[in-house]
Amino acid sequence: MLQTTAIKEYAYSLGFDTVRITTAEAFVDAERVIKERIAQGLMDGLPWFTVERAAVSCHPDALLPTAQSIIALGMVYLTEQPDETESSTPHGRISRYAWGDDYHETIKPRLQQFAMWLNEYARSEMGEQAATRLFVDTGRMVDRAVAQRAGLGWYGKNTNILTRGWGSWLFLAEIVTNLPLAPDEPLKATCGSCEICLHACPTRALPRPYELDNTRCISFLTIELRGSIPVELRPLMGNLIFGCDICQEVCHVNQLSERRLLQRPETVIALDNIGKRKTAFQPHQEFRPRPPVGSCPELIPLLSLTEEAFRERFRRSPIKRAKRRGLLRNVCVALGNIGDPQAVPALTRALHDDEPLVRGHAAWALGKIGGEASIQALQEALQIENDGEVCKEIQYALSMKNG
Ligand code: B12
Repeated sequence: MLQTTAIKEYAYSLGFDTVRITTAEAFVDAERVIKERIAQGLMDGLPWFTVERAAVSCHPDALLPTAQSIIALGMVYLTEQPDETESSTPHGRISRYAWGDDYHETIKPRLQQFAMWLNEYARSEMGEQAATRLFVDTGRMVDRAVAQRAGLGWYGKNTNILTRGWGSWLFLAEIVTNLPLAPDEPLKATCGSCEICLHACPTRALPRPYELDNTRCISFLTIELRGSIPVELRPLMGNLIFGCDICQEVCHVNQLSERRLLQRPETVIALDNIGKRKTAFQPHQEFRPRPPVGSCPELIPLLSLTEEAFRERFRRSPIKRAKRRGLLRNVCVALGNIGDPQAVPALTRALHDDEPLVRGHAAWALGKIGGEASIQALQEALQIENDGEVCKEIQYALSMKNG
C-alpha cells in the first residue's frame, strides 16, 4: 500500500487545507436519501439532479471501474470582508463563497497537478500507473458524502459539512483513484441538540434536520433558478443578491472558527492527522473580495450593467452563473425589500429592460417601494408592455399599493 503521509503532504503543498482518505465503496445511504428527496420534490428546480445521476454519483466504480480509494480534499474560503461600507445608498449582499474568484477555476488545475504527481508517485513506489478521476462540485460525485465518510467533517443539520477548525467555510473536492490507500475513520462529532440554523432560515428551507427544500433555498432562488422568483418568497430574501449564508452564519461552530481564524490566527494549529502543525492561518488570496465584485456592492449601478459590462465585471467570479438577467432580477428584489425611493429612477429604467424577467421584477420592486413616481412609471409601462407575464407583474405591483 502507498504511504498516505506523502500524499497528504503533497495535498497541503498544493494549497488544500485538509485532506482525508476513504474507500471507493458505494455511498448507499446518500443514494437512498437523494432518491427520497427527489421523490418528495425537494430537489425540484434542478432538472439535471436526477435519480440516474445519483445512481452514478453514489457509485465511484461507475465513474472509474478500477476505483479503490477516494482522496477527499477541502479548501477553506474564510476571508475578511474589507469592503464592508457604511453608505447612504442601497447595498446588496453576496454570499462568502462568491466574494473572490470562482473556486472551480482555482481548484481544478490543482487537482490536475495532483493527479500528475500521484501517477509519478505510484510509478516510483509501485511501478504502477495511477488511474484517477477528478471532481469539484460540478462533477457527478457526492462531495459531502465523501467528506463525511473520509472524516473530513460531519453533516451539519443545515446539510453542510462542518469541520473542526474551519467550520463549513470550505469547498470540497476529491480524487477517485485505483490506488489502494489506507482509509481514515469518519468523525464522531455531531451538532448535538443545536438547531439554530433551522430556525434562522428566513424562507423555512430547512424544515427538518439534514433536509433542505431546494425550492425555498435563497441560494437556489438567486443562483440556479432561471425564471421568476415566487412572489411569496421575495419579501423574505432581504438584500441577498447571490447565494445565502444565513444557515452558516448563525452556526456556533462557524462563529468559533471565524473568531479563531480571522481574529487570532496565531492560535490556530493544524487539525490534520499527519502531525503537521500550522501556526498561522492565511486566507487564500483567490477567495478574498475582489474589486469591483466585492461582498456588498451598491445595487443601483448594477441595474445599468449591459451584457458586455456584466461579462467583464464577473468574468472570474462565480456570479457569472446567474447571468445578467438573473443577477438584475435579484437586484430588483433586494431594492424592493430595502424600500429606498432613491432606487425608483433606476427601477423605472429597468421596467424597459430588454429582458422580460428584469422588467417583471422591477415592477414588483416599484410596487413594493410605492409612491407616486412608482405608480406613474408602472401605469405608463402597462400601456406599452406586450409580454403577458410582465403585464401580470405590473398589475400585481399596482395592486400592492392600491389594495
Ligand atoms: C445541488 C447543490 C446545491 C443546491 C441544492 C442543495 C441540496 N439540497 O443539495 C443549492 C443550489 C440550493 C445549493 C446551495 C448551497 N451550496 Co451547494 N451543492 C450542490 C451539489 C452540486 C450537490 C449536493 C447534493 O448532492 N445534494 C443532494 C442532497 C440530498 O444531499 P445533501 O443535502 O448533502 O444531504 C445529505 C445530508 O443531508 C445527509 N443526511 C440526510 N439525512 C441525514 C440524517 C443524519 C442523522 C445525518 C447525520 C445525515 C443525513 O445525507 C444526505 C446525502 O449525502 C454539491 C456538489 C456535489 N457535487 O456534491 C454542492 C455543495 C453541496 N454546495 C456547497 C455550497 C458551498 C453551497 C452553499 C453554501 C452556497 C451558498 N452560500 O449559497 C449553499 C448551502 C445551502 C445548504 N444549506 O445546503 C458545497 C458545500 C461545502 C460544505 N462545506 O458542505 C458543495 C459540496 C460544493 C463544493 N464542492 O464545495 N447547493
